[in-house]
Amino acid sequence: MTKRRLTHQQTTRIRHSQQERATRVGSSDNESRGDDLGVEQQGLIIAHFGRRVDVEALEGDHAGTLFRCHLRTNMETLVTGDRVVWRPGKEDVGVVVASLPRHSLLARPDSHLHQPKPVAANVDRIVIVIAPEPQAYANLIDRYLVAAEAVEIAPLILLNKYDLLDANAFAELDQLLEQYRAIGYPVLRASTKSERGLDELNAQLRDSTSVFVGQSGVGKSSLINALIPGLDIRVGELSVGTAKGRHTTTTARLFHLPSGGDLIDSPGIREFGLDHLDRGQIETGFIEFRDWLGRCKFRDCSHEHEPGCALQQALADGHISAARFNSFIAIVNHTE
Ligand SMILES: Nc1nc2c(ncn2[C@@H]2O[C@H](COP(=O)(O)OP(=O)(O)OP(=O)(O)O)[C@@H](O)[C@H]2O)c(=O)[nH]1
Ligand SMILES: [Mg+2]
Ligand SMILES: [Zn+2]
Repeated sequence: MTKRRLTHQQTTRIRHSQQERATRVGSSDNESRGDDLGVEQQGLIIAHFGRRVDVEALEGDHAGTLFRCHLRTNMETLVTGDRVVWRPGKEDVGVVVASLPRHSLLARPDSHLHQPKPVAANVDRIVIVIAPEPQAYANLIDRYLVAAEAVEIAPLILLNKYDLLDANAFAELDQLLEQYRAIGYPVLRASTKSERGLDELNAQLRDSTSVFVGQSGVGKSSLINALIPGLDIRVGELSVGTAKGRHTTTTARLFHLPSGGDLIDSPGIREFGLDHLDRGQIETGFIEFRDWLGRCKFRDCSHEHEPGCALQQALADGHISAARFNSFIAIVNHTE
């Protein structure tokens, strides 16, 4: 099937009428539209499956109830966390008629698309989950941090499966995490098995919307189950032999924390490319580099071999860690 292309004028017109609808929510002319659909009202996208979405009603008698909805033709893609205007329909299938403005959007690179694929909207925090197994590949945390900084969503680094650490592994990982704490990132340790660290995590997540990201199998869904009593979303054993996750979660889904705040579970990723970012975004994505950026002798300094490089100097003086600097070089040179 070929996708119908819209002219600029059409797109503008559609956007216009969506905006107009968005501002008309709750007004009295809803009833006089001569179709079988119910009153326009606000909703929250809990999950999306292509052109179908699960919408939670936010107002009226059904507030809190989920409705399966279709998207009105020509609507832009919606993602979990989007706020929308929708109308109930027959047999509990509704229609989303407009999307409301987003304050943030998390997208992940997709090797099949030129554009990054949107994952979740209106997110306040990205919880980067890592674990002793599957072990994070080198630079993965830095890649996530750069991506989070680029979309200006605050990250939190969470080491899960704390129960699996022996004294040696513990010391090594602790040192790594201390580096991140030193440059200003919040770091938490937790275990869904021993339930360690869950109260602290719960307290951090209260009253905001957080998305859990990380490799398949690190325990994102298990953590969400542990934080929400009675919830039983699917989790998957690691593959025997490779100790890799099995990509159990396949679509982003939003859950409400009993003590306030929303959590979005997301599918694990195999790799995290940053090809969609330019060099400047990657440089500022390393937050501790910011003090030195723009101070190199050459304006287009690659920070690799030029004389008078302020970043190299900061590295020599111990203001920047070698690990982070090497991550930066690997990312700008597209190497692992
Ligand atoms: N030892 C230990 N195992 C855990 C812990 N948390 C989760 N697991 C196990 O790790 C495996 C993967 O957990 P999931 O919650 O499915 O991982 P996920 O990150 O959601 O994975 P995807 O949905 O594939 O991205 C399961 O076998 C869990 O029982 C923990 O704190 N300690
Ligand atoms: Mg999962
Ligand atoms: Zn330089």
